[in-house]
Amino acid sequence: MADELSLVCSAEQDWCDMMVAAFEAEQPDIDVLMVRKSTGETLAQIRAEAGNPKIDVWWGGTGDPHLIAAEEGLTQPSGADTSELLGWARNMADISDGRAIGIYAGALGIAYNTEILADRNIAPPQCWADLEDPRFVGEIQVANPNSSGTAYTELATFVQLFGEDEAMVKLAAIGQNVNSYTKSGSAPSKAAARGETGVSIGFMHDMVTLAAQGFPLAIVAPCEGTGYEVGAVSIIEGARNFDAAQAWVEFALRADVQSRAPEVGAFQVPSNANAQVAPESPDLASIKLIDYDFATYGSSETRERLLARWDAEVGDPNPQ
Ligand code: S7P
Repeated sequence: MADELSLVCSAEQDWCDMMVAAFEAEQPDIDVLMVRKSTGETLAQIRAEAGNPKIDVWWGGTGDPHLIAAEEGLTQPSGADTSELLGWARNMADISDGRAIGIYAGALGIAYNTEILADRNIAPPQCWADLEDPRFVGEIQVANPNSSGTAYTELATFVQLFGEDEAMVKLAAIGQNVNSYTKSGSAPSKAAARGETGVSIGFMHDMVTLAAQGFPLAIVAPCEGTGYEVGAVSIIEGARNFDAAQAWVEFALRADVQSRAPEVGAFQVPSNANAQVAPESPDLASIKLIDYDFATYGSSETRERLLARWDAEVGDPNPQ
């Protein structure tokens, strides 16, 4: 009988599917049961199942909730070899005592539908501050940071750029222009691509995927600077199929495996120094990145406090 591996994937569905197919092709004795979930939802499930986990391994999704799971003892070290990984990926492992390992990186940005803004005679945004302007009323879509790791990265980025109080004021002002807070972090840019909203906030690599498909999407690196994610992989504490989970982690860190991401339009920067970086991948060195403090913003105390403030001071009037 085949072994099983229960996997939650927080990357895009196409990449999740490709990874599972490639892993099963190499490991015909392991049957992968995969579901795709946003990062905040996955953290909530892992917390709820503590002591009796249904998930073995969590692959993809922003690193902060992976670090929080590690801090809460919900994940365990994989023992994987990180020697080929770039410094920012090993940093995740250092902060989490080997429980979360970086698999990719990507910067946060703004996208706008060039046709919609031109039709409505709206000057495109260049800075985060522009999104507070009433010219964008009803035009902006962004995810809810309670469910989405992308939106939590935005919240943490604003706090690091502007300080906590000012960040809440700015996010509330932008909120006046938001037409919908989505569950998933990639949904707003998909909506902007399809012309359902004028402007989105999300990861630039997800915007590149859509622009490469021919959608009229322009991508902006905000003038004040921006935050970034280090996507991660973690094995759940008490995983029923630890050996299979370990095999998955080793597979996911390999250069040849990471190099295949662009085949399905995943343009994050890979964490293995020997993996190929797609020419479409945003060049992180040319973007004004903040020195994102993963230890602080990947802690339970900080996340709970910031989410409570976001709920009280920004808030989603129509939670999905
Ligand atoms: O794969 C695309 C991507 O942007 O999705 C992940 C994201 O955290 C998962 O979505 P949520 O925001 O809905 O949690 C990113 O890690 C990844 O780069």
